[in-house]
Amino acid sequence: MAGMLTPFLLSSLPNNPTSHLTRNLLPDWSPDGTKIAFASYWDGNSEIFIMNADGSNQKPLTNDKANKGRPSWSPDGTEIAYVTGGNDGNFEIYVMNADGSNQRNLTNNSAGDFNPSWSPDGAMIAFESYRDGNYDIFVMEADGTNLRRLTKDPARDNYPDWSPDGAMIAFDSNRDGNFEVYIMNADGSNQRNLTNNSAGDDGSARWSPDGTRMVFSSHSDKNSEIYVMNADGFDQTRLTKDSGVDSFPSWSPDGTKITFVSDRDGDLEIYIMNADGSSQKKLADTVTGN
Ligand SMILES: [Ca+2]
Ligand SMILES: [Ca+2]
Ligand SMILES: [Ca+2]
Ligand SMILES: [Ca+2]
Repeated sequence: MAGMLTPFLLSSLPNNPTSHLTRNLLPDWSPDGTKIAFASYWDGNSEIFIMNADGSNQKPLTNDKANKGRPSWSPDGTEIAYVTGGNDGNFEIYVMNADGSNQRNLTNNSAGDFNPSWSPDGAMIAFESYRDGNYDIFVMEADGTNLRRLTKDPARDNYPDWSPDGAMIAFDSNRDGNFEVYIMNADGSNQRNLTNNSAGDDGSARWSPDGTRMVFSSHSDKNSEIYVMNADGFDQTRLTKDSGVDSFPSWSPDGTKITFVSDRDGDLEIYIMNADGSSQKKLADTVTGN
């Protein structure tokens, strides 16, 4: 993969299910800040795991033969949405209780469905789907009903993330030549490019808990690094400076920390740093089933 984690990583899983890129991905903090959910390779495929926020007590919440990824906590902390699929390319959005019980399919569509993100009020889930012939952002009620398509561009539109006030959704798109971070109103109107960086791919943006900033990954420095910017796209500041892949950042609920994924020690692991980029360290050596 030449050191690049693409924003649409999960959609490439079926073609390369044993890649190291399926390991230790996409950390997401529980709303109370005590736990982190993530995807990790385990017993032949990737599963959803949970650990304490200090990296201790890792355990799988799922365990079957399908590849899974992109856990997203419900705002009340009781449920986790995630992606699961076999090797047939038909990924679905599932929801389970935060202890792994009561796993249920929300999408039930023959096309690939990826990257769920809960609305802050818990009522809606945004996700990406290939059901109309290219990747677009959709929203549905948290029970899977009332599906609506928000983007209608022939380019790839991926990785939605709701603003903390619920008014907007950030996403990645390559509609302007390479991947950029976009935002739109939650009804799909007023889609606009925030990063405008033709030097490389930008994506996997997550809003800060106070809504004033976004953390994202950018490939503009020839390898993937973590950046922050104001929520209007200005004042882009690089937080990581390492020759490895640094991608998929996620804020702690109090806004003081950022977790991310890095292969700087040769294997993809979950790292943590202060929100200003200081004190970068590996959070844990995560389990890998083989
Ligand atoms: Ca599907
Ligand atoms: Ca599209
Ligand atoms: Ca770009
Ligand atoms: Ca890097």
